Amino acid sequence: MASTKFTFTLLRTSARGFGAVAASRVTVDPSDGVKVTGDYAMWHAHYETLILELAAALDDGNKEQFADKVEWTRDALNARGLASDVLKTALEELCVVLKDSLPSQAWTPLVPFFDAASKRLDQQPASSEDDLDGTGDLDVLARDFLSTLEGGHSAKAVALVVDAIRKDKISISDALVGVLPRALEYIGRQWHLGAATVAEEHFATQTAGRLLEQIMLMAPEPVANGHTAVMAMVEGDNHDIGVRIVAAFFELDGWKTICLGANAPANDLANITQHFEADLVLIGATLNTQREAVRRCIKTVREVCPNQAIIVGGAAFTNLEGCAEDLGANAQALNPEHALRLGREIVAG
Ligand code: B12
Repeated sequence: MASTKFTFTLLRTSARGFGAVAASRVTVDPSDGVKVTGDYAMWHAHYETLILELAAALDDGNKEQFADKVEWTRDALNARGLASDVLKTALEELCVVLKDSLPSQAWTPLVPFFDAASKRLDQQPASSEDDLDGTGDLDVLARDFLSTLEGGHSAKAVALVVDAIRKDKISISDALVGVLPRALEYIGRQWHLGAATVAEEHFATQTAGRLLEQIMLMAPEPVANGHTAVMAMVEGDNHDIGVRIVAAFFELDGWKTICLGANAPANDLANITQHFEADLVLIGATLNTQREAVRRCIKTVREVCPNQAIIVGGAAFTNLEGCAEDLGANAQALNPEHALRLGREIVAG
């Protein structure tokens, strides 16, 4: 009987090594140098990520999750000038490396995952549609925010949204969960498809942080409710806007809110939780491959604070409802408002 846990562990612990072997197979031809295409380091990084994604999908028993990531990689490479069939070849090479390297009982559970990914690559790439083209206030504002940034005007972009709140066109919560995420998700898609540069994404993210600060200054002074929440993105996760939005909701609700932002070491999160005797800890992750770090982080926090209430959230858990128990958390929040509702329920007992 094939054990997925065994395969999962082998993939996670050897992703770098398997990735190196696969990268050398697609880039180096023993007879005359370069083979499929390009750069060894790029392929090594892509393979390592793909193997970790494969492990995460296997752990969730969800082969389409791996196919999604393969498709994502194909689209990113396509946008950067590599033909679609290059990824097909690269996937076949990875398949050979894992089949040859893993014991057969560890390889068997992976077969349907490679079949699903290969099938996905046979489908035509979806046309890249611009889904920030609605006529609602939030879409219009997110679009104006981004086009103002295109002209290099960060302060003006912030002022657009601040003005809309002042004039009661939108609420603070609309700005936090409507405008800001819409704009950043759009720029993320554009980056993925090669239509926005890393610099443009960084500029948008910087301005989003600036806007977040301004919005908080506009909010009425909250009445302290006596509860304390500590929150952070897990170690290795460099995205912080999402957790800062969650922090905004808790702060506006009157919680003492200690937000550590991105990439929080588990030990430090545990220690600060103990120091402030927090009622609630929230741990976020963005990428599927970061869920294992969340599991370890929860364990570390519980070693220091044994009965600590913990909520998990973030994009890594989208489409994965019901994962809280498996990770050792008390609950999983689907969005910032939901996190606050769950937090209130937990402290109310
Ligand atoms: C800005 C950005 C970055 C910046 C982050 C800077 C910063 N200070 O945050 C930088 C450049 C560091 C970055 C790096 C990478 N990124 Co990035 N990034 C983005 C981008 C464009 C915006 C992120 C964001 O702020 N979104 C807006 C917030 C509000 O949305 P959110 O994070 O999902 O948060 C919401 C919920 O998830 C939830 N939530 C979030 N956190 C938490 C926490 C808790 C506790 C709770 C309860 C809820 C919660 O509440 C929020 C509000 O609704 C996204 C695009 C996107 N779709 O989000 C890509 C995106 C997330 N990045 C992506 C990738 C691939 C990467 C890199 C791997 C790229 C690379 N090759 O280096 C690295 C990984 C770095 C790492 N180790 O973490 C992909 C992920 C694809 C995937 N699922 O595999 C995305 C989706 C881009 C894309 N369209 O392909 N990124």
